[in-house]
Amino acid sequence: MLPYYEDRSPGSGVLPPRAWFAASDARRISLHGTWRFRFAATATEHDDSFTRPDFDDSRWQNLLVPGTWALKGHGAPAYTNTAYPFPVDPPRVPDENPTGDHRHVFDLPDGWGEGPAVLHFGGVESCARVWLNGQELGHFKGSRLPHEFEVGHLLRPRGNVLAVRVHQWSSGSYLEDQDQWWLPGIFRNVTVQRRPRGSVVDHFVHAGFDHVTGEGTLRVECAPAGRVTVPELGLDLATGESATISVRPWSSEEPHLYDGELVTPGERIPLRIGFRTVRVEDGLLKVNGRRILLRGVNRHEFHPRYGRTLGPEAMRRDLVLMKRHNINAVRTSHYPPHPAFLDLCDELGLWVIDECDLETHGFGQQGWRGNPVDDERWEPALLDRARRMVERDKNHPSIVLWSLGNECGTGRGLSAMAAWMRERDPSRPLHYEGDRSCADTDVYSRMYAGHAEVERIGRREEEPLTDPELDTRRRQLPFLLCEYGHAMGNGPGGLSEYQRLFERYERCQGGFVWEWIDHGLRQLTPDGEVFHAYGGDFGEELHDGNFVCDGLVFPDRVPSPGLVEFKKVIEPVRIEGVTGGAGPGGTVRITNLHDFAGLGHLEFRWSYEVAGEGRGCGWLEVPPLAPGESAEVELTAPPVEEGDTGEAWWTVRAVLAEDTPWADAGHEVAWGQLPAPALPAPAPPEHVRAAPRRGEGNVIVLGPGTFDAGTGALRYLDGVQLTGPRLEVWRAPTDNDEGAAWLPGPHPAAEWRRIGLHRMRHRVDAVETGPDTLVVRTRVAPAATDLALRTVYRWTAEGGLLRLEVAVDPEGDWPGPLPRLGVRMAVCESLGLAQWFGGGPGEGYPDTRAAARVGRWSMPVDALQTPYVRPQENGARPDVRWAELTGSNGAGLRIEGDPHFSFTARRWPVEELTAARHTTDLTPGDRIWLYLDHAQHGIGSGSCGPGVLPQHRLEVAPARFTFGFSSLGQ
Ligand code: IPT
Repeated sequence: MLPYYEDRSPGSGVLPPRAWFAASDARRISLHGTWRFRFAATATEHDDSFTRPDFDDSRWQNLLVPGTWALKGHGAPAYTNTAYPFPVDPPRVPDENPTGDHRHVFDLPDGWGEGPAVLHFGGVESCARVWLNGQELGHFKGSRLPHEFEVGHLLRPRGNVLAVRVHQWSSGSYLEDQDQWWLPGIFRNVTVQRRPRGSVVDHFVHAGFDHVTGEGTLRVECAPAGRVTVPELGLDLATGESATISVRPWSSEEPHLYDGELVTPGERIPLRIGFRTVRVEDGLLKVNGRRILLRGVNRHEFHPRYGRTLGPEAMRRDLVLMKRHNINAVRTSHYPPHPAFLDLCDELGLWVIDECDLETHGFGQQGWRGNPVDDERWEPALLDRARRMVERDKNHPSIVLWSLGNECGTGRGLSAMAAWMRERDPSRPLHYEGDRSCADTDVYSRMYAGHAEVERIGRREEEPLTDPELDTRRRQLPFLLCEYGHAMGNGPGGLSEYQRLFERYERCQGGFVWEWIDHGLRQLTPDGEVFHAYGGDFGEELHDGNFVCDGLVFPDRVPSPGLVEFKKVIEPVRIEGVTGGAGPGGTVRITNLHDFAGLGHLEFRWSYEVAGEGRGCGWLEVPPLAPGESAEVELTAPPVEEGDTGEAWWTVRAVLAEDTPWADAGHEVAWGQLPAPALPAPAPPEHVRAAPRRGEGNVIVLGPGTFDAGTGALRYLDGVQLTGPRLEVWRAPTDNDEGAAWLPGPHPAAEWRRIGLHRMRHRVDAVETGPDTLVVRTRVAPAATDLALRTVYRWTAEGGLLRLEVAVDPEGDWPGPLPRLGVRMAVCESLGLAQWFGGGPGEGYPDTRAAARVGRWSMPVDALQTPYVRPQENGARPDVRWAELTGSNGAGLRIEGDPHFSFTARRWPVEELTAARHTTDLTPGDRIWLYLDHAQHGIGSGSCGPGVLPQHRLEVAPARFTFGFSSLGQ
């Protein structure tokens, strides 16, 4: 006989699952707060005498519930992606089984009354055994699912003693192999709820919408019977009875909820009703008769201090940030979230895929032998999980798909779950990615498919399945990417190209970026500096490093550049310049990319800038546009000022006209830029070219430049001391450069290291002076190969401007792309303020630059850095025309590029960035390092998906580029 925590049963003594509701007139108390706690390294270290009410726990410690003991100094967090951190021998678990005994004494509020009551656990990882007032109630598994016990008969007004024993490992752990930290404990709230006689045992709100008639049909099933009222609709009907009436439908864009009330003989509960109908028809996933486009993210529940315990503020913050970044869908990867999160999705408007708490990914490493999903002995546990999710969450209009789970192979158990779900809730289609045949699902879902394959799927021309019947069926299903755009570190790249496919092929209904948040745990260095820890930082014997940090927001929920990029790529209004348009200043095309909404909630504003300086702004009249429609709008004559020269740009922005629950009026939803009619080019300064001359101390002076006569290196530009520009091809590999071990290589970073791009040698072959030039001929190459980049630096000077032309000619048979191609130099640390005209304000790389807008930007060098949890290449500003670095007195250096360049400035050289493991490993030196790149290799999504698209690769080829340097304020 196996102990309860190892047997396959989902639990014992637990009540059947029921719909969750946030409020009711039946009383409830929360037991959150300080509990007594005792830790043991094994499941059997202590007997169960602690469950007796009179047990003396004075020598125990305090622990905050909800929470995880692993972040409170007992045991430690551990991170693995797919590997089980224990021998795979289901359903057995190791002897080392961290176990937490919890005790909590509570009183009932005055007037609580007699009768039934339930003890509710929102989430406990991974197995709990429960006693109240010395009486055993039972045990349960299923960490992110609710469990309840009947306790009315045991409660007393004062001094109730709740005892809970929680084991980190149980048979349930085999079903919970999601890619995240293992964090045992009572991590969601515990409540006691009165269930007066005649109160709601369970209820199911059915609220469909007929887009042809514009009518909604409401029917509420309830045990026991009662009445439902919806005052705004004038409805007052019996449960079980249906009413059809004209309504405003619910959608993610217009999440209209009707307040109602369900009244049974023993209870009143508020309802929030959203009318919508989800269907798969004509090969498309439709809501209220229309194809929807999912602009989604995968969201784990994560907090850098509290693990998977999230308060209402953090949940709302996630959703507000999502809405502000044009995200309209969430996949609750890979388990049902806290139910309050779903209430917020209903309220704020998000399409939700609610996913069951099921993943058995580690069996993949065993060739799927012994997979519980294909073993009937596990079926009760699987069905229990399906039931607990569907029953708890069935009343949320935001949930449009049920997902069977993630990465658990295929098998009878999944089919049984699917059959049960279909029967219980035919109103929602089913999702599961792990079965390519789609036998149990209603949508074809994939993760990390590359662009070319998505395009084939979009044309319904994908590789056939071997079973022709299943193939025909699948070919008619709508397609979504339940995971794509792996947001690990710098990136993801290639989002724009995916979006074009989603817009072009109606079958491709969008997807969910992996993932929302970096799961970095907040830690302090011995000096008290904050950093975020990842796998291996807690001494785990098996771990997957920083693969746990792959979100669009940093652990502290600050948006990363990836989120800013995603917002731009998925914006629901497109604003683009029309070439040859009729407007005197130009013409813009405005396209409404919403699925349901018009543009009435938006206002359009234009601004006009010359060389990055504002010349005027105003409102733009845009005609009403239904979803999918577009219009051309003419711009007025630009407000040019006398003497304006150079580049002029229009920026047109769509902003919220009124406050919404997630952003204030004026919040920018979408934008576009277009060049305005050309202005005269600035008159070139008339200077003669300077002639080089020998100076004192073995230097060559050319205009404002002083060079080392032996090496040809620039030492000074007027009074500014420099470490001369020289060729640089290395960048600190990004996670996407490193690539995923299980994807076919070679991955770019490994190739770059193999060739030796991080240890290039520079040989000076000649320093030659001509009448007005200084030419430095070099060969830049790594040891052990005959590959090289012949690099010639040709210097000229006119007035205060020193010009550098770089000519790079490759030698040898280069096998792949370069990380970057440009020059690096260093200046004094005091030049800490950067200003530039070009792409900004955030970073941008060839395939992550949709969000960079042309403008004049200014920020301290420190603010140019992006603090990726594992340090790596970051912070480049694309398309820079000129950049300046100045000190507090305004003096400094100006750089002009021809053509435009990519500009990076940081207080450490690339070697230190490459070596750093955590942000706190980087310490400012006495110089600022500048990287002026003619080109960078794209970013891609190779950390778990396709690499850089051909058009964004930096192939090795001859290159010519020019920089102009001048000093400022000397
Ligand atoms: C996929 C998982 O579903 C997800 O949980 C996460 O691990 C993600 O990858 C990578 O961060 S599975 C992957 C092996 C394709």
